[in-house]
Order: sequence, then structure tokens, then C-alpha cells
Amino acid sequence: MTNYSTAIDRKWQKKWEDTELYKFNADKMDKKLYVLEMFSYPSGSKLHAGHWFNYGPVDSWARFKRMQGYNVFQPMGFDAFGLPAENYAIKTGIHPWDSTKQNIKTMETQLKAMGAMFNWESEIVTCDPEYYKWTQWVFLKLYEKGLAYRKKAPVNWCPSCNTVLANEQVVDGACERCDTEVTKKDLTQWFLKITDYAEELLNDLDKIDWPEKTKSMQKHWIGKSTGAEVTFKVKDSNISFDVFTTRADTLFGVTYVVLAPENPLVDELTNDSQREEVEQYRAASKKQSDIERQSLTREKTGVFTGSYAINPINGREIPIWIGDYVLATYGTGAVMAVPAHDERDFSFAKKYNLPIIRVIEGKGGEELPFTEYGTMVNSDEFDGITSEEGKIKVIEKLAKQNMGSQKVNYRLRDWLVSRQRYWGAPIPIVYCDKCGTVPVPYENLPVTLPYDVEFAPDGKSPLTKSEEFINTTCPHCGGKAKREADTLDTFVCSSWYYLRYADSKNTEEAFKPEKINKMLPVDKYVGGPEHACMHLLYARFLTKALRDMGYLNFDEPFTSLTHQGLILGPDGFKMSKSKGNTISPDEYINEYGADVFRMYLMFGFSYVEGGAWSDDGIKSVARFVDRIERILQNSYAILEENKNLKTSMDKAEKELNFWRHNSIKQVTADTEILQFNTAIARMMEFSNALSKYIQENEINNDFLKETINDFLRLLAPFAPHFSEEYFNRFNPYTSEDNGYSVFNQKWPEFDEKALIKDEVEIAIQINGKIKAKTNIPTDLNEDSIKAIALKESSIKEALEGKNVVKVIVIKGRLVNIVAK
Ligand code: ANZ
Ligand code: ZN
Repeated sequence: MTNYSTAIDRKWQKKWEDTELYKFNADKMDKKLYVLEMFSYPSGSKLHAGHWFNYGPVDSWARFKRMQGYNVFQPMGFDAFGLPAENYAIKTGIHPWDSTKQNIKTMETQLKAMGAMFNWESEIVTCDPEYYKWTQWVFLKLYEKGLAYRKKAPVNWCPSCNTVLANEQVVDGACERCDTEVTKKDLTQWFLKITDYAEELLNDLDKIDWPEKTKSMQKHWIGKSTGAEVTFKVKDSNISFDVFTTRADTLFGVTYVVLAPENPLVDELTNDSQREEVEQYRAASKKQSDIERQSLTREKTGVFTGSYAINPINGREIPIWIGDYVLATYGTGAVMAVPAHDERDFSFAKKYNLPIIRVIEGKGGEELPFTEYGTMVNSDEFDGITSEEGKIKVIEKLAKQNMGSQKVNYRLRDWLVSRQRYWGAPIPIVYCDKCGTVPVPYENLPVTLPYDVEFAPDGKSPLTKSEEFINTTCPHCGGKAKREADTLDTFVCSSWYYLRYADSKNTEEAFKPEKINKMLPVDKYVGGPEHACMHLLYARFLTKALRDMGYLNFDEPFTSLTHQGLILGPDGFKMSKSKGNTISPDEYINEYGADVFRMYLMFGFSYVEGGAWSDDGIKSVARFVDRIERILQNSYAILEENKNLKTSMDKAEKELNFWRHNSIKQVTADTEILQFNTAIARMMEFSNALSKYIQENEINNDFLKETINDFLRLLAPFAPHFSEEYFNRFNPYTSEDNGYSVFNQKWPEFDEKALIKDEVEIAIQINGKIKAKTNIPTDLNEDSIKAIALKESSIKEALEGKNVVKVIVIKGRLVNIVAK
């Protein structure tokens, strides 16, 4: 009778908790290992299969590391603020505080049922004032350093969520959350100056062990572009403006310039005769998203302002246009147009009949637009110079007249962090008529989020409706003042949580630097890839900013990162309630136990790829657990009954010993790189060998027991409750401390010698047909193998009257005799 069940899960969960098995040992820092999984939003009411896929296998990895002697820190918490929780509250009519608290309770119970070795004593919940007090502290520190500022800017507005969105939250022109098309609004908002760190964020990607794809997404998002700024004077005026170009070598080919419609110079530059047309065009372009404006296939449009500029390199007069293919937010919001060598400029020039002058020649005679590098032509003294050289020489000449300089541009924009929503950490700022913008003094933190607020979104910050919250006194002059009513983007809360875990109970400071500097960086971080350019970039920025303030002594928060794959519904589609293809972990765990569920997730999928759920898959893992349970029970009975004290290592022992050490070697290597599916396949091989051995009648008791202990130690990370149960059965432990646990055992090491099989069975063929099988020593040379094969009696017989033409030996497998 097999008896692994949820009762066994619960029994060991309780014992592990009672004996504080996972408590982090602060005295053993030389072997510390900080393993972190992205914490979850308590927005839905329950954990789903995806959470389990993130947390379960990583917990197995952490257990494996613990047994290898690492002092593992694996904390867990909840990313509790933000739109998902607030929208859930709006949908259900329950206050976000209440629903969040309830959801966290449910999720904690579920997480505990997983039996993961989380350091619950370090749990954090970001909507807890004890936590967001320090989020506000982080914000004020950034403000103090000039890294947080407020400015009026055209921002992304989601008309459905009724809030602004960071650039990162706009996907193909639509809101990341609800897919509604995003519009632009001019609003005064808070920003964090992540752009100050653009260069370092880019360069330090080389220092970290992250998936290449994620690194390249960040690289692209940061978007470094090396070029130059060139100054153009406006004809008959003292106005001038700069353009950003990556092709200064084409300066002689500029036949017009284009300003973004939003460029503040447009008003001044527009002639009366052109004004109406320009205004119409500007109004129309407001409705276009940046994505549309950058589309390569869209027809380029624009309007002439009536003014002219002077090309600084040759004094030529060129018309100034506006056009929406020029973005206000990139470079200087103005471009020099070179239709002969740029696709967009070319189609624009064709459409409006503007001149096209070739200034770059390739091998000769290329059609226009020719966008590659080549040799400069029609460029006065620069003729004959290559593009690469020309880019430098042209700017050198302009620099002497103060009309140009080398310039690096980044696509990365500052991070917009204010939200017109209720469920977030209040921004700790006060506005006073006399003193202006005043930060809330540190000793007055937290600025508490009030409970009684009408939080349904209407475009205005809900906190403006709370008289009690909004009216305050100025910390500076004591006069009447108003609080900032916007709350912080939830990504601010999660940009520093991995620091707080390491000192989560500190009431005096956000964290003690000495503690953090020992515990961090996070050694292994695992979570979904969807945060590549948000959370994972923000956290890197914040770490660097706090480092520069002297709080941290490391440059990167997450040394090594893995993205788990996605578990799909049984139909192969992404799980969703509307499709009815979701898998609820709870039901499966009740039926099979946590270990079967966890092991199925590890065995049924490649960890980084994921795949479709299969009930047959989990059933086969359940059968595997049944089978090993029977093997263990039989072995137990044999050890009890077998009084025949065999001590020798005979053929059967050697065979099992091979599988034992082979499994140790392979399981260790595979688990190390989170390749759980092949590791478990090795355990299946090992269990087959064990089963075969105990069916032989003569058993070496000591050897069997040793082997079973190794088997259980190898299995322990994958099936923690089950292995603990059987490890304790085979090794009854009486003392009071927690030496009982298999997780306090050392991870087994393999013996290279056991991997050399003394004998192998080879097949002997004549003309490709198997005629005999025989065992030979593994280390024989080819000639000896040939000799043995030819001496085999059945072979001798079969070769009677024939001529042996050739003998082919495939070592360790077969001998083929070619005979006529
Ligand atoms: C003249 C030129 C000639 C350009 C040529 C390209 C080819 P990256 O590499 O992405 O940085 N540009 C500059 N500011 C812009 C803006 N605000 N909106 C739209 N386009 C802008 O691209 C830099 C190039 O994009 C610049 O180099 C400029 O066009 C254009 F044969 O200048 B170039
Ligand atoms: Zn004041």
C-alpha cells in the first residue's frame, strides 16, 4: 500500500516550521546564497499554475543548494499596491485594503501548501505602511539628489484606466493592462531621472549573467545612438536651433529641415501666410501616437513654415518645414533632411518636390536613396573622404565656429512615476503657496494612505477628494498647504523590495547598509520575462542610485537571472478564465500531494520553455512516486528481515553502484543549470536499477541502505515531503534538534571509479546478424576483443567452411565478422 498524501505534506510542513529548519544563519555569510522569485500581485484571489511554475522548481533548486552547503535566503512577499489590485477592488466593490488582505491570506496558505523553504520571517507586503514608509523615504532620497523632479510634459494617458502610463507600459500604442489606445495629455507629473544612468545601465549588462534576449531588449530600450548636434541659424533672424544627426557626413546634401509639430519654435518661425495651415497640421498630429508617427510604411506629411535656415557648412538657404515623422521627444525635436541618403526624407522630398542632392557615392552609380556608408562627393574640401572619417571631420570644422559638436543620444526617457489612482504609496510632497514644493520631513513618514476614499477612477487623483488627506500644514513655514494627491507607480515599490527583505524588521531605517552589503546582490533571480524593460530596468537604476548615495557597495541587484517558461492550458493556449482552460493547483494538490504536482512541473516541461498542461503527464508522475514508494517499502522489509550479512560487492552490487554514482553525477549537473526534467529522468533510471537489485535474492544490507540514503538525498529537492518521510523511516532520529532532516544532509558526491563498468556485454555478429552475446572486461584492447569473439563456440561453428574477410570492433557494443 502506498501512502504518500497531503497528510504527509502537512506533517512535515509543521515539523519544518516548528524546528525553524529554514532559518537563515546570519553567522555563515561566506556561503550565503540569496535566491529570489518575483513576488506576486495579490490581485487575483488565488495563485495559479504559473506561480507554482515560478516558485516550485526554484525552491527545489534552493534545496539542492542548501544540501550543497549553501546558507540559503529565500524570502517571499507581496507586491500589493497598483492597478491590478485596484481594478479588482473596483470590479468586486470591495475596498482594496480588504480584498488585498484577504487575497494575501489565501495566497500565504497556498504557498505554505507548496512546502517551499521560504523565509517567512522576512515577509514584506508593499501596501503595509511599515513598508511604504520606506518607499517614500527612497523617493525623498532621490528628490534630494535631484533624481526626482516634476515637470509638465505630454504624457501617455489611458482613457480606460484613467491614469497616465510610463512609456514602458505602452505596448504598440495601447495600454499594457487593458489594451485601450493610449492618447497624449499635457500634465504636470513626477519623473525619476533614470536617464542619468543610461550609459552605466547599458555597459553593466556585460557584468551580469542574464538571458541574452533580456539584455538585448534592455539595450534596445536604452537605445544609445552616437552622432552629432549641428546648429542651424534662421535666415533674417537671431533664432537658431540644433538638429541631431548620425550622418554628419551628409551635411552637404541637406535640402530642407523639419521640426516636430510640437517644437516650441514653430510659432515664431511660422509666417502669417502659412499660419492657418501649420495650426491645422499641428492639431491633427496631436491625435497620432508616436508609434504611428514612426511607422516606416505610413506616408510622410508636413507643412512649410515660410521660414528658411542656413546650412552652416556651405551657407545654403533651405526651407524649414514641420512634419510629424519627427518626434518632439527624441534628439532635439528637429532633423536636417538629406533626401538622397535617408528613406523618410526621400519620400518626403518626392512628395513635396524638394531638391535631392547626392553627396555619398558607394561603388558607383547606386540608385537613390542610398543609405549606406561610402565616399563623400559634392562636398567641397571633403570630397573623396569616407563617411566614417567625414562624420568626424565635418563636425571638427563646425566645432571651430561653435556650430556643431559630437553628441550621444539615448532612446531611454525618464521614468514617469506619478499615478492619478488611489491604490499606491502617496508621494511625500507638500505644496505651500509661500514655500513652493516642500518634501515631507523624514520623521513625518509615512504619509498614510487614508482608508475612506472614493476610489473609482474619474481621471482626477482620488486623494484630492479626501479633505482630511489633502489639507495640511507646510513643514517649512507652518502655513496652510496641500499634499500631493498622486500616488507612486507600483514599480517604485518593487524597485527596491529585494533590499528590504534582507532587513525587513528595521524600524529605524529602510535597511542597514552593512547588512545589505553582505546579503546582496541576489545570487539567483527567477521570474517572467514580461518585466524586461520595466521592473528589471528600474531595479538596476535604483541600485545604482542608492549606491551613489553611499548606501550600497554593489552595482547590480541581480547577478544571475532566469526566466521560467509559460504553462499553457491543456489546449495549448494561454490560460484564461474566459477560455475555461485554467488549471487550479489546489485540486491537483489535494488529489496527488504537493510533491507530485511540483515534480510534474519539473519533469513535464523544459523550465525555460514551459508548455501545455497534461493530466496524463501528472498521472505518470504520480505512478512514478507510487513505484518508488513500493521499492522503498520492499527495501525496508528486506533490511528488517535479511539476517544474511553479505558484505561483498559482487556483480549485482557493482551494477547498482554504477547507476547510483551515475545518477549523482548527472542529477547534480542538470539541477545546477535548472534542467529539472532530465534530472528527474535520471532518478527514474536510478529507481529502476534499485528495483532490479532488490529482486535479486542475495542482498548486501549495508550497501543497500547506503544506496537508498543517496537515492533519498537526490530525490529530496524534487519531492521534499516524500523524501523527508522516507529518510526518517530509514534513519530514525531521536534527538530534539533538527538534525533529523534530509535537508541537513550533505548532497551526495559521485565516485568516478564506480562509473567504470568492469564488464560490458557485447554482441557478436556475422555479416550483420547477431549470433552470440558475451561479457568482456571493459578495458580490453581491440585485438583481444577480436580474439575472444572468434573463439566463442557458437561463432566457431557458424564460421565453419567460411573465410573471415574482416573483423570490425565497436568498443563496448559489438563485434561484426565479415565472412564469405
Ligand atoms: C541626417 C541624416 C542623414 C540622418 C541620413 C540619417 C540618415 P537614431 O540612429 O535612431 O538615433 N532623427 C533625429 N532626431 C529625430 C527625431 N526627433 N525624430 C525623427 N527622426 C530623428 O537616428 C538618428 C537619425 O534619425 C538622425 O540622423 C536623424 O536623421 C533622425 F542619410 O540626420 B539623420
Ligand atoms: Zn510654506
